[in-house]
This record gives sequence, C-alpha cells and structure tokens, in this order.
Amino acid sequence: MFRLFSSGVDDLVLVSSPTNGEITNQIGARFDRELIYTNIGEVLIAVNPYKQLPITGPEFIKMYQNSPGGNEAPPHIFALAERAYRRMVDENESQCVIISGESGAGKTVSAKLILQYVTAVSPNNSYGNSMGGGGSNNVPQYDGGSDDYGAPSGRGRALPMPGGRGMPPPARGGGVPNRGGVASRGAPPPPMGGGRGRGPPPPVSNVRAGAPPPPMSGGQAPPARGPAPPPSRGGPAARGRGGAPPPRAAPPQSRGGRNVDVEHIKKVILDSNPLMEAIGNAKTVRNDNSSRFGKYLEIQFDDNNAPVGGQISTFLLEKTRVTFQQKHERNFHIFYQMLAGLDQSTKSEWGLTQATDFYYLAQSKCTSIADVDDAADYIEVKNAMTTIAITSEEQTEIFRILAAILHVGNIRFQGEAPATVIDETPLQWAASLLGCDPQFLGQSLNHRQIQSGSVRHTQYAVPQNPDQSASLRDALAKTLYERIFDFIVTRINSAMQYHGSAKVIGVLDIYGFEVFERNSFEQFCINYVNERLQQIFIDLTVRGEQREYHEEGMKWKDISFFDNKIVVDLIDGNKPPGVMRVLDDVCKTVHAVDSATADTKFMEKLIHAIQSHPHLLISNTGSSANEFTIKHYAGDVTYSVEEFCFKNNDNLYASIVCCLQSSTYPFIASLFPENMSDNKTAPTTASYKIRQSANYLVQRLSACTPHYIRCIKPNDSKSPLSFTSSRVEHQVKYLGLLENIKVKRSGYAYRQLKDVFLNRFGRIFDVAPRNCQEFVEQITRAGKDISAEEFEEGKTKIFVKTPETIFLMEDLLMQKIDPIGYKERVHAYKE
Ligand code: AD9
Ligand code: MG
Repeated sequence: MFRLFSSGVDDLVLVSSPTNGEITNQIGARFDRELIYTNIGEVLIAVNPYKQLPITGPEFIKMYQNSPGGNEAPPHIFALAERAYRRMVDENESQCVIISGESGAGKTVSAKLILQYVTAVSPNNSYGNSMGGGGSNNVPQYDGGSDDYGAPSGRGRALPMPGGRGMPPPARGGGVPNRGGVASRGAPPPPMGGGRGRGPPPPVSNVRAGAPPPPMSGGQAPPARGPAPPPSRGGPAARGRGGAPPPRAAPPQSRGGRNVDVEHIKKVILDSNPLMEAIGNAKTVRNDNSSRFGKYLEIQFDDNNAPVGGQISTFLLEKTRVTFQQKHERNFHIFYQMLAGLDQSTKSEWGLTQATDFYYLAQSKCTSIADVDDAADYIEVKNAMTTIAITSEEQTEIFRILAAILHVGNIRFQGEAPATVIDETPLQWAASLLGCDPQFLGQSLNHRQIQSGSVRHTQYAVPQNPDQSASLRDALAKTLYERIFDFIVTRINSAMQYHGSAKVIGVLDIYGFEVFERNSFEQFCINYVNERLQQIFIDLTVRGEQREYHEEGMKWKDISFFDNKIVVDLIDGNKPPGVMRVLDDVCKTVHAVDSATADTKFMEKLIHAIQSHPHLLISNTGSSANEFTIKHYAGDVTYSVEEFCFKNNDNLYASIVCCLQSSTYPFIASLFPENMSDNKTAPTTASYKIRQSANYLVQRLSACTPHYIRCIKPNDSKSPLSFTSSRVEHQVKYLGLLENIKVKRSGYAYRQLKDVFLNRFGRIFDVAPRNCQEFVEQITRAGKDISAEEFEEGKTKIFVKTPETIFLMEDLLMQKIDPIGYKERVHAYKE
C-alpha cells in the first residue's frame, strides 16, 4: 500500500499530532526501511517482518550491552532487554517483560530474543566469582554499525546513567529516567516464588507428574485377564513388561548458594524453548508456530546477577488439539517430529507409519509446514530432553505414549450401547503400547463409571453409545497428552530449580488474541486472558499514571481511554454474574445430560442472567441460536457454545484413570497418582482454573517492574515485509497506543520522592538546595538548557518533564562527583 511518508520517528511520543492513522504511517514508514522496532517512551512496538533480519546477532548484543539504560541507542528489543537487566542489577528489583499482540504478531520470537540477550550479557559464574563470563562486567566493544540499528546515536552513549556502573546506585524506586513511574509507586516486590520457602508453588502449572507413583511394581500384571497379544510382530509388549522398572533419572541436584552451574542453567533456559514449542505449539491458520498454551518464565538471578535458576508456569494448554484440528491446521509439532525422526525399527515396533494413517493427524488435511524440517526438529527436541535430564529410557516412554495416542485416535465404535469397536487393531496397539489389557481398555471406553450419590464408594458402569465412547476415547488421548506435557514442564522446572532467594526477570508469552471463523471455548479462554493483560497495560501506562498525577495534586487534564474492565467483568464477574459464572453454574447441574442439551441450557441461562450488556450480543434465532458475541477490546468475536459445558467440565474419567493406573509400565502408572475413589476434592472447571491462573499472573506481574512489548502483525498472509495499513491501524487502535502516547506526551518522564531526589541531584551544587523551589532556581542557573518549566512539585514527589533534562542533570552530577572519570569518558566517546 502506498504511503506518503518516507521515514518515521524513533519514538512515537515525538509525533506532533498523533492519531491512529498517523501512528500507523510512522510505523509503516520505518517498516519500509526494515526498522521493525519503534518506541513509545519505554514501551516497545515490534512489527513482525516475516523475514530473518540481520539485527539480532552477537554484534547487536554487544552494541546494546551496557548502553545507557538501553535508552539512547535506536529502538530495539535488546534495548528493552538491557533496560530490564540493568534495572534489576542496579536497583535489585524483580522485572518482567510483558509481551502482547494477536496471534502471529511475534510474541514468541520476541520472548526468545529477550532470553537470548539476558543469557548472553549475564555472567557465567554464580555468586562470588564475577570474572570471565557472559560479560555483564565486561566493557562493551561497540563496533559502530552504520545503519539505523548500528550506529551508537545521540549524546551520552558512553556516559553514565543514573544508577549505572561507576556511580552510587540510586535509592530504590528512582534513578532511571524516562520511565512511567511504576517503580516509584510500588512497594518493594513481594517474595517471588520458585525458590524453596518462598510461598506456595504457582497454581498454574500442574505438578501431578512430580507426585510419588502409586504403589505398583514393575512386574505387576494387569487385572485378571492376562497380557494382550501384540497386534503384530510381538514387539511392543516386550519392553518393560514383567521386568524391572525402567531406571528413572536421578533426582535433580538441588541448587543454591555457590554451587550453581550457571552455564548449564543458561543451556536449560535456551534448550527448553524448542522442547516446549514441540509439545505446546502447532500450526494454525494464523501462525505456523502458534503457541497453544501460555507461558511465564521467570529466570532467577543471584547476587552476581548470574542466572542461577528458573521456573516455568504454564497456562491452559489447548489439549483439544490432540484430537481435533480445523482444516489446514496441525496437531502439536511433536507428533510429526516423532514420525519423521524415529528410527525405522522403533516405528515398526510401535506400529507407526505415516501421519495420514492416523486420524488425529489426518483429519485436517495438513501434515507438513513449509520450511519446517520435522526430522531435524526431532533431534533438537531429543537433545533438549537430555539437557533437562530426561533419561533416554524416559524419552522412550514419552514417545511410546505419543505413539499410543495416535493409535487411540484410530479406534472407532459402532452398534448400541455398550458400543463395540469396529476394528480391534488400533485398540490392540494402544493397549499394548500403554501396557494395559486391551479388554480392560475397551471396557473403560464403552462404559462410564458413575459414582452413586447416595451410597459412597458405589460405582456404576453405565454403557456408552458410539458417540459417547468416542468422547471417552478422546478424553483418554487428551489426558495422556496433558500428563506428558505436565511431566516435561515439571522436569524443566526441576532442571532449573534454585534453592535460595533471588530476584527475577519474568518473560510472559501467552497465546495472542484469536478470532477464527468458528470460535469455541478455547478462544473464549484465550481472549479472556488477553483482556486481563490489556487491563494490566492500561492500569500501569494510562490509568495508573493519571491516578498518580491526581494523587500528587498536579495540574492534569485526564485523557480518555477505553477501559476494558467492563469486558473483563462481563466474562469473569460474580455479581452480577459474568459468562464464566453462568457457565460454571450450569456445569454443576448437567452431568446427567448430553453435551448438546447442556449447551442449550447454558444459552438459556446466559440470556436470562445477562439480559442486556453493551459488550454482549445474543440473537438466539435461526443459525445463530447457539452463539453469543463478545465485543472485546480487540474486536468482536462470535463464540459457538457447542461443547462449552463439556470442555468446561474437563472431567477426569475414573474408568480411564483406573485403566492407566493398571499399566505394566511404571512410568505410565506414575503419571496418574490420584486416588479416584476419593471424591472429597470437588472437581474444578476449566474456566475456574483459567481465572485462578490469570489472577495469579496479575499478582505475579504486579510485583515486578514491567516492560512492555506490543507486537503487531503487519499482514494476514505471513508475507515478508508487507504492510497492510488497515490491519495495522486496527491493532494500533485496540492496543491503545494513541492514549499511551498522549499520556506520555503530556506526562512526566521521571518522578521521585522529594528527599531522594534532592539527596541525589542536590550534590550537583556546593550548597545543597533544601527544597524543590531552591533546586529549580539553582539548576536553571547551572544548566543553561534547563528550564524551570521542566519541573513540577507534587505532594510527595518531584516530577521532571523530559528525559533530556534528566540526562543533563546526570551530566552535571557526574562532572561534580567524578570530574576525571567524566572527562575520560567524554574524550573516549568523542574518539
Ligand atoms: V501466537 O499468539 O503464539 O499464535 P506469536 O507468538 O505472537 O503468535 P510468533 O512469535 O510465533 O507469533 O511469530 C510468528 C512467525 O512470524 C514466526 O514463526 C516467524 O516466522 C515470524 N516472526 C515473528 N517475529 C519475527 C522477527 N522478529 N523476525 C523474523 C519473525 N520473523
Ligand atoms: Mg506464540
């Protein structure tokens, strides 16, 4: 699309009359010059180039490393990463990077770049030995690139920054200019989890796999009916059956104090990425590598600012993908990697052929992705498993379960209840690979255990028709997959576990806002989490900023913005009940009815409970009878309620669990430690879990100093360097960038408690000023480029308008307290 502009500004705060169209033009003009990064103050806008640009190599890391607060160099994700790392170092505060944007906008790539940067610039030695390492202590060698990303630009690049090395660190909450003032507002960060004795483990990641296995020995036979004859060649059943349990990895060494192998931790942090993507990402129509789970990774740093541990929390894996994908989408990458990478003999031992032979992979008519080499990725994934101490025996167990899932998907049913399987072969294969008796497995699919309400511990086996049996079959596949996913996450966490107090840098990469032709419960949950994230962004960048100006009694005219709290309340509110509350209420009462009836009930209740709401549309007639539309901050999404209740209930079926607990493979049995006859714990719904996860996340993020990356998707065809203005403008609008710019432009770059401010900058003068007025008088005399307009005194704080003024004040301070060092640095910089 033709645009008049030939260039754009580094920082959109400098746009003289910002509108959504103008912001889009500016971003587009830069994008045309392959400048994908633009700032709004300290918020980074990143446009996906859909092309590998040469801007993330080691020379770029060097260029941004130790750059003053990451502020002076051209906008770049490494500048943001540097700012986060530096701030953690200088102020001893936990940081987080919140990455948002719609599906395919570049969040996961951005998250990886942050990790790449932080692992590169941090030392390789833990506490007490700071020599030789990634080099946070090394002086950077600028190689002075010449393009827009390359050249160190602007004054002060080599000059000290507040809180930078060579200067006394500023008091907590201040020191870095040009921030939105969040840190100064916040209390010291509450203890972050992850380390031992620092609060409960996060509720978001299931840790079932880590629980002790149920009392089973490796040689225990399946109940009653003897071993299943393997369907072919007698191979699969042999391994593990009747023999000793496969060796498990030695419990990971606990870390703490000085014994941490930092280089290993870095390797775990980086290697866990391809592994997590293999089991949690998939091709969708929006993105060839779409994250189908949310991930919050916290890296823990010791007093030497070296990464000594970490913790991954995951959110709501889209496990329905295991059994169903829309056309042109794929299942999770790991299945295709396994088929492409496993050696032939194991494949035939496990009855594996090609993807199109397995319904769970074949139904979407898409089994490969352009430019993706599944076989090569398989090797990478295996290596990553080894890095995180998953033994080769355990790796075999994992892949054998994945193979079993594929066979499970081929089981078909027919007849009256109890349904019978059409072809025994897939059932035989599945049973054999799972170490279960095929008859027992078949019975757990065509009968459902129902607990009697009146007589405790009395179970009834209710025969299932073919549809119901298929639904149990899919539940089996999803449960198995979820347990493997959780097992791997638990193992990554064990490999990074650190026992000791630490500050963290958290990186949040969740699935982006999604609108498909047909949207279901998964999109509903994904979009809800995105609404919550948008809330945090608004709270900290627009509302919070304005609130502070009011509290401080400043002259301030409010800038209006769309507050999406109304949408969040519509979804998760209690009083009046939101959509999730209505859904949960219906789910409590519909166990006995079929899925479609339950969904109809839900629609009825929804209409009744939320009769009119500006962000909810229900037509309830004709073809849209089973749909409702939510007007999200990012656009309208129509949800089909089909299977909402079923998916929300997320039942764990007793018959299936009992069957898997009977597995002759101790590994499989250990994945199901629960006691199914114990019905004390009330089942929780999926929407309840996602609300809990979102609350936890908000709480966790609020404890850190946030850094924002707003990712933008430039076109819908995944085309390199192509920019569709209308698509971008839509995102600019809903991301609230205009309001962000307006507040930033009229606001203050820096604020600090009065005494902290005067203690620090008062040292510029021979006679320290006693109050703000005296300070302003003296500083305007000392620095001829500084005007009194730049300062405003609030009730408790002093505010400074522009970052330039802070830079000038810092210069003056350095000249005063370290004149020799200052001269040397200026000299070095000029050269
Ligand atoms: V989703 O919500 O998980 O579906 P993301 O995570 O926002 O989505 P992702 O990072 O996966 O999107 O980016 C999509 C694709 O765009 C990547 O696989 C790359 O092919 C491409 N991409 C994204 N960012 C960059 C970049 N900075 N440079 C080059 C990029 N390619
Ligand atoms: Mg992603």
